[in-house]
Amino acid sequence: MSRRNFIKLSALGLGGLLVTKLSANTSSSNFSKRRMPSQKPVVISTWRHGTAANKAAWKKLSSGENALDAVEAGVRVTESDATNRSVGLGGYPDREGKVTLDACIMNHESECGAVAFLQDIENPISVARKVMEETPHVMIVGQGAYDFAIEQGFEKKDLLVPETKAAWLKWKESQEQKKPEVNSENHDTIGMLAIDVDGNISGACTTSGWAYKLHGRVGDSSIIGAGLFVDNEIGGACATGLGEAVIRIAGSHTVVELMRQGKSPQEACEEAVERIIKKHKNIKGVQVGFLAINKMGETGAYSVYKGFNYALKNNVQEELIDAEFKMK
Ligand code: SD4
Repeated sequence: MSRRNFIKLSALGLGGLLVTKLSANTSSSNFSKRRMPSQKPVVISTWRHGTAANKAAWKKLSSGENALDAVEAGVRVTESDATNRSVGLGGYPDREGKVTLDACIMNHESECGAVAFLQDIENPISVARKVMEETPHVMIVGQGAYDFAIEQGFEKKDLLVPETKAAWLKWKESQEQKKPEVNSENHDTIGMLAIDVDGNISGACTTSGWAYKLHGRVGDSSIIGAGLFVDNEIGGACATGLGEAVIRIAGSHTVVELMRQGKSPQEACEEAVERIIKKHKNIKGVQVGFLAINKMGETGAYSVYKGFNYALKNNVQEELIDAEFKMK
């Protein structure tokens, strides 16, 4: 508890209940790594912007709507927020000044949809959902994804806002080296996981990716198993940070499989982060954070470096929680 900095957004006096014993055979070391099973429904999402996104998801969850509708509605808020620099409208562009988006969504029946390298559409998560529901495919990319979106009634929109255009022009002028830079500050994807009143889990993940990436680069956030994975029998996980690192260990799938083996969400996130560290000869600047929830509503989060946080909302709590991290 002392390592976590809970920012209470609503003072409900439940702080003492945050960690609780789950079962008689929970070992004491596991006990310290567990957050209490959350009240259901519940929604969690990455970063500070998750607080506003959770509110929109909560509207759905609290009125009995399903987790899939909730996560879509939730992350749409972040996608449409022109002040957010890593998701949807207002996201930083690639090296060519193009905002290119990756997103995926997965429901409790293991149905999933994704778009990658999508341009000029404000809400890629809804296009991903259409891929899931209206096509026999899982993933559509680039021009094909754009054409599909327009066909489905989405509107074309320029996602570069004056501020990001100015920032990109400045970056272009100032940058001497031609290699995209690994920058642990440049990542703020939203990944969201929700459990609805029926106990079903869905997840969504959406991003504009790595600022000033190579044109055509796709990260983990559109890749089922990397940026997001849900198995309704076990739980769900999502990732944020350097997508290339997440993909190398099939991050979110790994977290879910670790939970399947009996690990708590916290322990699973920690082991996945350890694996990322082990697989990198040079971990400098490689920030990755995982967020997970299991079927009981227990949550966990862990990152390589300090700075990752997540928002949680249920019937009695609304909190922004600092994740624990490996590298001091
Ligand atoms: C990516 N994982 O494209 C995304 C970026 C991110 O928080 O997560 N930002 O690599």
